[in-house]
Formats: sequence, structure tokens, C-alpha cells
Amino acid sequence: MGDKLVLDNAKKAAAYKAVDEYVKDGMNVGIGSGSTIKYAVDRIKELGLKVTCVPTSFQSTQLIIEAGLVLSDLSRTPKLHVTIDGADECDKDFNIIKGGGACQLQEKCVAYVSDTLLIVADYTKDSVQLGDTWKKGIPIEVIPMAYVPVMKKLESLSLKPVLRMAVNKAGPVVSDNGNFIIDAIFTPPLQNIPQLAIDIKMIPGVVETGLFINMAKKLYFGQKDGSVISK
Ligand code: ABF
Repeated sequence: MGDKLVLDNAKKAAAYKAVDEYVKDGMNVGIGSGSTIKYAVDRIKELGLKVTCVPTSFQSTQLIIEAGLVLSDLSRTPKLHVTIDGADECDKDFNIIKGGGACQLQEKCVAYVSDTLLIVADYTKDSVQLGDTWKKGIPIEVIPMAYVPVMKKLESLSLKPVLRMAVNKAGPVVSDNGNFIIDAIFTPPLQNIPQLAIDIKMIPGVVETGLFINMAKKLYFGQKDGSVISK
């Protein structure tokens, strides 16, 4: 079986297990972004679960609409029973890097108002420490007018900031919220991650970081053989 098929099966297994264990009729459900979450939406639809969904990005919104699920937002549904979302990397202490898809701002807002945040991912996201496998740094959403001073301050925090450019290099990636993304590359191990998350967030111009600290209740990692390790 090709690597992509193995990975996709692992993602599917993780997403299905999270939905089966947590999602019930009548729930308000946060729908994350990325590729793994697609399987969670498929499972909700397959089970015919009657839930109200709040998206975390334009992509997430399209997923909900295409699945024919009830679409809401934080104004009409300000409290959620559960949010299911992907991740770029998780460490042994449940520190999580998210934002590889430039969606971490809305993802964090939705996760924050959820009773439970479930992370669903394939086995490549399950690390001992951040940076073991994820080499693209900490995604940081910044307002465009301040990205240069923010980059300079990040350098003083021993990070190597890179402005995320669009694939065609025509210009910087612009988030759903009209902001830029800086990827703060780091050499593991990161020291005192909770303090680092605060230090970055306090830089004027920073809107949100991709560090999700103490937010996830359970992590589901799909394995190559289709089994799931949950923590
Ligand atoms: C989103 O999904 C992002 O926070 C994260 O970067 C990405 C992971 O994507 P995938 O599920 O495709 O691995 O939640």
C-alpha cells in the first residue's frame, strides 16, 4: 500500500474513533481544518448525527456545507460540546503546534469555547518533543503592517522567522482574516514552551500563535496498520 494511502487510512482511523467516542446527536461541534478533519465530517454524515457545526476556516466551512451538515458560527453558537481538529505536531506533554494550514487563529477561538478539544492525526504527528518531526516552525499570525518588527523581536527570542510566501511566490500567504503568517523556525528542544507562547503573543502585531498549550483533552494518532493510539 502506498505511503499516501497508509497515511490517509491512519487519519481516517483516528478521526472515526474520535467521532465514535465523543459526538452525539444534539451536540454543537467545532470542525477543524486540514485533511484529517475531512474524515471526521465523513463519519458524522455517515452516522447521520444531528449536530450543529461551527467551522474554523473557509476550508472547514466548505467541508460542512458539502456534507450537508448544519452550519453555524460563534455568534449563534458561542459554546461547543466538542471540537475535533488536526495538528502539525504534538509532544508528550500535550503541547501542540497547529497552523501549518494558516488557520490557527479561528481554530484556537473555536477550541477555546469548547468543553472538549480532540486532536486527530496520523502517526507522524506523535512526537516526544516539538521539532522532532515538524521542521516548519511555529506558525504566527501577524497584522501585515507590523510583520517586520515582529520578525526582529522573534529573532531576539532565538527563533528564525520566515514570512510564509504563497506557493507561486507572488506574495505572502494571506490568512482567512487578512493577515500574514510568520513561521518561527526553531532548533529543538524548545525551553519553557508556555512562557514562549506568552512572550510571542505579547509582541504588538501578533494576532495568535500556533502553540496550543493545555487545550487538548485527548489525542488520537492513527497508525500504519489502521489501529489508533489515543492519549
Ligand atoms: C489544521 O490541520 C492545522 O492546525 C494543522 O496545521 C493541520 C494539520 O493538517 P492535516 O490534518 O492535513 O495533517 O488543524
